[in-house]
Amino acid sequence: MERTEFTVKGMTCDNCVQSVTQALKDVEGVKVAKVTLADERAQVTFDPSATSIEHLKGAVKAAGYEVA
Ligand SMILES: [Cu+2]
Repeated sequence: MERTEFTVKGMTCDNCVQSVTQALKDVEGVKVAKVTLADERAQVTFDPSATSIEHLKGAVKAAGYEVA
């Protein structure tokens, strides 16, 4: 397992947090996704043989949010 953390921009409420969390959890290989609104962070634990950081960020973008 690998753990990564990145910034998610554009979240304004708990529904946004849920959307981003779900988008990450829907990625195959993701074990844990924790998203916090206050510090605009996503913490993800994933199987690096099943997905990649680029793929995780892509899923967040596809859900309508910016990543940094
Ligand atoms: Cu929202």
